[in-house]
Amino acid sequence: MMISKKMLDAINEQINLELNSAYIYYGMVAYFEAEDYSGMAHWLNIQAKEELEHAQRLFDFVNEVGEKVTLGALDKPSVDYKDPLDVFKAGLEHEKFITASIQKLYELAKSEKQYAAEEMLRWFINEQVEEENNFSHIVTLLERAAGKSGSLMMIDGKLGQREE
Ligand code: OFO
Repeated sequence: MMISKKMLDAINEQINLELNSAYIYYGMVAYFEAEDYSGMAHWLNIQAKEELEHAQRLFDFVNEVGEKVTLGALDKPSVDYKDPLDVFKAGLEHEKFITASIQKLYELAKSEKQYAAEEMLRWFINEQVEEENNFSHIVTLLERAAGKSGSLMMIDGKLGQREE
C-alpha cells in the first residue's frame, strides 16, 4: 500500500470538501446571475471549475496509488446573500477553512511518513496561498467601493475579465 488507510480516508474527505467548494461557488454564481452582476458570476464560475479540478487532482492521486475513491453527500449551498461584499467575505472565510483542512492533511502525511501524499499535497499548500489572496483582494476592493453603484459596476467589469 502506497498510502495508509488513515491517509486514504483523509484524502477522500478532502475530495468531498473540494466538491463542496465548487457547489458553494455555484450557489454564489446563481445569486450573482439573478442580481445581474455578470462579471462576478463569471469570476465565481471559473472559481467553481477550479474547485472541480482540485477534486480531480486528489481523485487521480487515489487512483494512481491503486486505491478506491469514496464519495460522500454534498451540503446544500446558499443562493441568497446580502450583497457582493457578503458573498466574497463568505468565500474568503471558506478558503481559510479549506487552508486549515489542507494543512491538517499535510501534517498527517508528514507524521505518518506518507511521502507520496506529502509530495502531492505540497501543490495544494501553495494553491491555498493564491486562493485566499484572490478572495481577500476582492473583499478589499468591495470594502473600498462601500456599496456605491458606479464602483460596483467597475469591479464587476474587472472580475468579468478573469481567464480560465
Ligand atoms: Fe480548492 O481551494 Fe478553494 O476551496
